This record gives sequence, structure tokens and C-alpha cells, in this order.
Amino acid sequence: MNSLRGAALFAALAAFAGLALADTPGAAPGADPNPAGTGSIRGRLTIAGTTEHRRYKVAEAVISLSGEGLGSAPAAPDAPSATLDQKDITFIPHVLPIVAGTAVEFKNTDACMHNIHAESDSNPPFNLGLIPGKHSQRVFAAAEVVEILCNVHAEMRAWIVILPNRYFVQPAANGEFRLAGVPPGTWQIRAWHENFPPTTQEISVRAGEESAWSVDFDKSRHINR
Ligand SMILES: [Cu+2]
Repeated sequence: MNSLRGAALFAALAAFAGLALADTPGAAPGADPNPAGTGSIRGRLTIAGTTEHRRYKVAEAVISLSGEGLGSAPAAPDAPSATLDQKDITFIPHVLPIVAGTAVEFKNTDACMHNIHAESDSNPPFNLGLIPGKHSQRVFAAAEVVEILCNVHAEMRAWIVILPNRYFVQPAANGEFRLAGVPPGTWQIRAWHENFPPTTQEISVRAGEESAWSVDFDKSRHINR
């Protein structure tokens, strides 16, 4: 296969996987939301056995898969852009998971001056001022977790979680998550939350089946931010 056709095929497969990732809460009961030949992972993320925390939001965690055979990010991702807004002296969203290669649009919707300071290692770090109403775009090509700060407001912080492929999901407020359309195989599943060391385990996915995987973060390993 020549490389151009290979790239086109990969892009098509990636687009298919991306579509499959969207959960379908309105689907008929009993309907199999997984495309033929794929499986799914369902589970719940908790902290010290519960999701009832004032300090931690389980919905700000990111569950992601990696492994050879899941592919790496296409050069031009399906959703080529994402937005990180600065509004009411807050970054919105607080946690932004993206596929490597995605362009992030940084916006300032406030009436005051903001700054965006990216503490990155694998992507070029940057530090830029953003006057009210202005926006600026940066592409994050390498997979890593980047902390975003505003040097004007010490309380402002966000995280851009750059992932090698589109097999990721954020839990609902009750900690439940579901990843559909996953190719069969043995993969690394990772749970990331800003306040805890990430957890990684092996998981097997079989075509037409749903694998269970839940994770509970140990509160005693809390990281102060
Ligand atoms: Cu600011």
C-alpha cells in the first residue's frame, strides 16, 4: 500500500472510531452501540470510594487507552480544533482532553487582561498575553499533560491532556464512563486526575463484549495544587 493510501485509510478508520466514541444515551434498550468487530469498556471512577467531594470533581478526570495497534494520532485530527476560554477569571474548561495534533484556540472573553503560560515539555512552551476580546491559536503535536497558568491571576489554572489517539472519555458527575468502539486487543488503560498520581493497568477488549474497569483514587496520595 502506498503511503498516501495508507494515510487516507488511517484517517477514515480514525474518523470511524471518533464517531463510535460518542455514547448514545438515546439508543434503544438492548441495541449494541459498538460497530461490528469492536468492544467497549464501562466503569466508574471514584475517590476514596465516593464521588461526593467538595474539593475534587471526578468529571475532570480523563480515562484513556494506549498501545501499539490503537494507532497514533493522525496528522489532521477529525476535530482539528478545541477552545480554552478565559471567562470570569476562570479557564473554561478546567480540563481539556484532545488528540495530539489538535489546535487549541485560547480566548479572552473577560474585560481584563489575561496571560497564558503553558508549562510544556514535549510541546514548545509559551507565555503570551491576551488582551480582552483577543484570541490566539497553538497546535499541540505531542502527547503529554500540559499545565496552563495565567500569570495575571494566580488562582487560574487549567490542564490540556494531549492523548495519542481518540480512545478517551471523561466520567460523568457520578463517576460513570463508557468507551465504545474500541478495537479488540490488550491495551493500557489510564486514569488521570490533577490531584492524584495517574493509574495505569492492562485491559483486554473483545469484539462484541463489554469489559469492566473501575478505579478508585487513594485520598492519602492527594497532590496539592
Ligand atoms: Cu488571568
